[in-house]
Amino acid sequence: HSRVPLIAGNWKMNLDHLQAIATVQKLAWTLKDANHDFDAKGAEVAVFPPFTDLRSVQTLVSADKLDVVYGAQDVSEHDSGAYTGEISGAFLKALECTYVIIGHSERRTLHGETDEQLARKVAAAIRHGLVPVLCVGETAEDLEQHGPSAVPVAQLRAALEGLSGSPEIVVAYEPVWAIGSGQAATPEQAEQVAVKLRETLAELFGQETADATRILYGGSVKANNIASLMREPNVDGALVGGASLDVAEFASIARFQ
Ligand code: G2H
Repeated sequence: HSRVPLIAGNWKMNLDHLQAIATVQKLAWTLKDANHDFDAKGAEVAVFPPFTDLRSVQTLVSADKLDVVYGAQDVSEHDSGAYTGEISGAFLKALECTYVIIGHSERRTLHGETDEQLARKVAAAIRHGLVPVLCVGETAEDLEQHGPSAVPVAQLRAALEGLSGSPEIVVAYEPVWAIGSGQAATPEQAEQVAVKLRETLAELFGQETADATRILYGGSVKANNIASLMREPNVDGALVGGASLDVAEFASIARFQ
């Protein structure tokens, strides 16, 4: 397979548009400096700022031709119309977003997003030429009741319901018990679930698509645990929350060290 690793920074509700410009500029410089010392580029590096930052990030990235891609943290299931407060995938595409996060556990739990709604958001993202970064993951209670992969696999199936062919998606396995807790899953735990998720993708879209799809791990990823996670054959990158706000640390994560 030839899956380019993806290191994705989910800023959540942090950094306004001025802070975003400073942060992305510094990130691009840090990655460039580091790449002088390392032959190979570690990974594709993406940031997911708040909606209000995206225009500034687009302007900076395109003007300076920075080697950073970006996306939004959510998208409306609708294309346009009377949906106060919603953001269309068309608007994100117009700002040259590559990706959009869909179904982060904070949106599932704090905003009551359902599997059915997430399936519509995935479809909307694809309709607008955005690559969904679909988040799945179990709570501590799910883990105890159903074992390690049942809930993430069910969430994956539900969100991809109705898709056919070989859609380009990224899957992020984020165990809810590991998010912001400082307690990441072990590499073995992440790999075990990633294998099940890939098997499910193969069942839905065929082995070739499954082999080409990146599966990320997310939940308390730091510079000190990325290397061991990246050694797992089915872990193709990380979705990084807290540690993505520190440019030096995030750049280290992007080099898996
Ligand atoms: C999980 C993750 C990023 P953190 O929410 O999506 O956040 O790295 O802070 O656990």
